[in-house]
Amino acid sequence: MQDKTPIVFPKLAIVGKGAIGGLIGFKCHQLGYDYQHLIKIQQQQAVTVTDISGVSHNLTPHTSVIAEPDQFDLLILPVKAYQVLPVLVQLQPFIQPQHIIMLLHNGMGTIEQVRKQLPNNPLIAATTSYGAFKPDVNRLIETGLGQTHLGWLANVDTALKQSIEPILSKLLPPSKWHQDINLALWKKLAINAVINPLTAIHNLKNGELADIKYSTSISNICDEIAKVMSALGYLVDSAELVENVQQVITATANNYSSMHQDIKFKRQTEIAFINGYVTSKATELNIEVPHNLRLVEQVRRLE
Ligand code: KPL
Repeated sequence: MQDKTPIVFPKLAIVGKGAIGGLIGFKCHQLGYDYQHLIKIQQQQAVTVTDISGVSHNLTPHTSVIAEPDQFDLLILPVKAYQVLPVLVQLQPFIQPQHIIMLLHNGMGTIEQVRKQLPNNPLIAATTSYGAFKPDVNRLIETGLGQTHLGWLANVDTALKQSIEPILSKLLPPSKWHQDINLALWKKLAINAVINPLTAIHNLKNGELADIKYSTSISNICDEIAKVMSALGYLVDSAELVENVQQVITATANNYSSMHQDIKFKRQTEIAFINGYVTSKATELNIEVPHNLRLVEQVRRLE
């Protein structure tokens, strides 16, 4: 049973100090929220944050070591999809059933993992199209304002919702709360399932995918995802997914996708949680998705 006492001033813990995590910490600082970044090794390091209007702000974010976190009510995980479970396993001794967990990453498949690990905790899934870039450990640049979509993954007490939603809504605005967040997560998944592997495989900036020679691949990938989504009850037209992809290609034309960067810097990619998630759902539903399957194999070879 979840605690019904509304949390008026929740203590926030943000895992890591990646670009989006750093931006959330900066917003917490500006809003006067009680927050800490959970990091591997304790260090108080000053950061210069350049906001979207070009104004620089100096701050020393609050940090504590992940092995010994300060108390928290709400745990935000702006990490890679494959880091979610290991982080929660590490934090398990400090997580009480009433603590709220918020997932914020590319890809899908972690909700199922978290539910097994922490079956009773209130869980929020979120996706954002905010842009942030960390040229080095001491600098953070806000590169784009984007919409954030959020939703609870189980029935939670109304008082809890009413106390938490306005607090989170201010972190990455504008934000929209969904009754069923899965549709928003699938739509974002389709964007990542096209842009991330294609830019990584062909070594491109996002904007280069606007070239006509990629349009058949883009349609094929979206057709398969639309079939899987529709079979799951999220009726969507493939053309709508293609249009969303094209909008992001244009809006982020000058950026390299996260998967492009992961391959470039020889890091693990999130392919298992992006096209890999599409293929595993398709297998369960007996739907053929050869284009997504091929992208998984090609990225695996590059990894
Ligand atoms: O989320 C992204 C990523 O790079 O992971 C997109 C939307 C593709 C922007 O680059």
